Amino acid sequence: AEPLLEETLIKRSQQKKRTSPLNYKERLFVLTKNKLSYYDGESGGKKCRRGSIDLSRIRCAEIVKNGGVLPCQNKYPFQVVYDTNTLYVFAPSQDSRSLWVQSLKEEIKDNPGVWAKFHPQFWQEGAWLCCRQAQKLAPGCEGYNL
Ligand code: 4IP
Ligand code: ZN
Repeated sequence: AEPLLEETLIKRSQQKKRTSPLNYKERLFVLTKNKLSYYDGESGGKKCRRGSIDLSRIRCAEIVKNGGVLPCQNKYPFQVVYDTNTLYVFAPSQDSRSLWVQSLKEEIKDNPGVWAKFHPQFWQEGAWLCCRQAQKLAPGCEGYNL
């Protein structure tokens, strides 16, 4: 499928397992009509797909409000919530972030499960910074507007 958007961004590991490391990787992100995918594009131009999310599974795409110091060079975070996971992506500029968030919102607007509520800040060190709830799957604490 023809890409709607393509850019090298930084992502935080999703920590799907308790033992998963917390780290940040530069990835080539590609948005199509059906999927958000990310690739390890560095090794000799050979693209290796590291992950892919069906847009139909996304319940929230929104910027992350951030008060603290960000541990990677890109300073404009946004989140993609799907299934039981939250993918944090860091864009290099406000314009880049707006474009990704607006494009994602446009593509997910007819999803049946689009969340009424979400967490506006990071999940960090075992709690949501926004509401201090200590369960990853705790209900969102702020209304979500597409
Ligand atoms: C990996 O760490 C990478 O950060 C993965 O990101 C990430 O997968 C893994 O998290 C994490 O363990 P190492 O490279 O040090 O092994 P990427 O896929 O971009 O390489 P996600 O799911 O974030 O893509 P877990 O939770 O999937 O294990
Ligand atoms: Zn919250």
